[in-house]
Amino acid sequence: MSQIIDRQSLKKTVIKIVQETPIFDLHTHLYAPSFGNLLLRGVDELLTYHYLVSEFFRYSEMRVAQLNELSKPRQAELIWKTLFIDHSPLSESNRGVLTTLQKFGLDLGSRDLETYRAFFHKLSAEEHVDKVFELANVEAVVMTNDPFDDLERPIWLSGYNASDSRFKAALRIDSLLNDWKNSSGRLAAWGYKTSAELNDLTLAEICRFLEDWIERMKPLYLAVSLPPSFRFPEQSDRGQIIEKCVVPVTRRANLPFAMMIGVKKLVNPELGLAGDGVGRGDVASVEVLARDFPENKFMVTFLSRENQHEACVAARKFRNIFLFGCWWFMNNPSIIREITAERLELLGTSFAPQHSDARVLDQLIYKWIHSREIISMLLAEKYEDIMRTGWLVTEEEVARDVKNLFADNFKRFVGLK
Ligand code: RAT
Ligand code: ZN
Repeated sequence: MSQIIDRQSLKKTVIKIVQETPIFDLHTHLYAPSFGNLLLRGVDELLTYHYLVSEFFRYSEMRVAQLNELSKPRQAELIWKTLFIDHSPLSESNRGVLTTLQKFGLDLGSRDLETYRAFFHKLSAEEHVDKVFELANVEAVVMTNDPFDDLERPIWLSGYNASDSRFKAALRIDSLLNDWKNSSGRLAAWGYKTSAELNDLTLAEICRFLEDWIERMKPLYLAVSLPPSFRFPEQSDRGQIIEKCVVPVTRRANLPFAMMIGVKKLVNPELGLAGDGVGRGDVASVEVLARDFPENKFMVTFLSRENQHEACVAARKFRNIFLFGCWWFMNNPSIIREITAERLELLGTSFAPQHSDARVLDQLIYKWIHSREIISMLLAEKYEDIMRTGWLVTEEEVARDVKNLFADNFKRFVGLK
């Protein structure tokens, strides 16, 4: 018989269970060590993360090109000085660096970048991965794998060694869906009989392309990021490719199609990766997909705070919609608190509250420490609410709920369980 939790120890018990439950991180930009330099790690990478780069330019007069000309260590030094020494590192991405360094046992009081660097230089990629996974209590991460990426594609084609099973694949198809005019030529160059015009042969060849990459990567899902203007159905290349290729291929493969909606690409082109903005997306389009293709599975996250409530309601209506994460500009404590509470109130525990979006290995640490803090507080409040009615809650039940939120809901949705 599992232990009934008394109200006095509720908070402590929930915090402990949340800390001890391993995370299955369903969307990151990390790579397994066998991808070589594609796996970013260490303090210079933390400091040059594009979230910090855009904040650096809030204070600096420099041109973006001038920063880009500098070596990575020099960029890191400038960002460190500007964001951490000349101003206080209060923003979420800055605080994240501090939490990460602290968890490694480094002395933040010293503010000595050289000591921090020396600590990371000693670690091999494999040691580093083991240490971070342990400190973050993460059991597995899903990578973002893009066949259109010239650095990544050759690694898959030469036979990627998937020996570290903690790294799972996700097939990312932004170029295919958002830039068909250029992608058609690339597919043709890779041996697919495609033309810019989406005739029957081209559509069949796009299906073959997707199937080949599913076979090669064994992804847990297919994914795309979409602009606020995304609509479905849509008289566009993207609309056709989704309907005639992505939907049937993912259905046959029994894989979800993940839509990350609301990114305004390059509102400030000069900033590159740091130059994207946000806009309100269209939840009704997701409802149309879920309704018209009930045999298909859709993972969804929105970048705009304004979409979050409607997205919860859509997920209540369609069990083939899986709501996940607080994506990018949503991944700030005040908003995580708000939208996670909203989701618990509208969806119970039938969603995935968070993903890390980590681009640098070490970010797994802070992203999950910060999120665990908020999620445990919210869960404790919700259990407290039901316990006040006389409902009894056991430790086993809390552990089950947290495991569902952190891993099992997703695993069931993608068919890993
Ligand atoms: O969060 C990010 O790092 C963004 O730059 C994007 O990569 C976004 O998460 C995405 O997956 O498109
Ligand atoms: Zn991402």
